[in-house]
Amino acid sequence: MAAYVARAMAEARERTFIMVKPDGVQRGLVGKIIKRFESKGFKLVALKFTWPSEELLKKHYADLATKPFFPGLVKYMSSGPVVPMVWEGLNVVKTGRVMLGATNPADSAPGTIRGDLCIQVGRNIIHGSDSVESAKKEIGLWFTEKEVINWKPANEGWVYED
Ligand code: DAT
Ligand code: MG
Repeated sequence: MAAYVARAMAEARERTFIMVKPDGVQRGLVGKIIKRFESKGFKLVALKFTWPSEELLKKHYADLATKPFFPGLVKYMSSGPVVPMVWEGLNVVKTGRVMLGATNPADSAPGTIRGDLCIQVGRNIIHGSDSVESAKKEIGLWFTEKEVINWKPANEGWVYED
């Protein structure tokens, strides 16, 4: 394959930041959520189990700092361990959001993670980046460069046609 084609494909196979929130961890949904992304064909390139500080969460949700629900959001998100992850694949940011469902689980379609597994917006079990730009920011907040792993899954030729 021509180098420029390989490069274009590498760019299309973008990365997104996905995180199981404290309620998802407490409710034992970590495996189920990871399974959805794995089964889809996306590639796991980073994962950790961590109890995040309020300081980190305030940076993560900086865009929402003026919202009335912000203090409650930070309290909820820092109430226990979470599972931050980076997933890679073709259009993974947009497709990841579709897989999550709407922010408010009441509006999330059945078949989506939020539509199937939770009820209220303040306990919506999972985070996913809303753009390639915010994915880059979020990955940089939660992971060092070394913690994001470049690797080639053995089944790649069966997930992508070229
Ligand atoms: P999303 O998580 O779908 O990207 P967002 O970035 O607008 O949604 O908000 C981040 C989180 O803040 C969301 O997952 C749950 C919480 N949140 C959003 N809107 C809320 C609201 N109106 N009341 C309470 N919590 C809210
Ligand atoms: Mg968001």
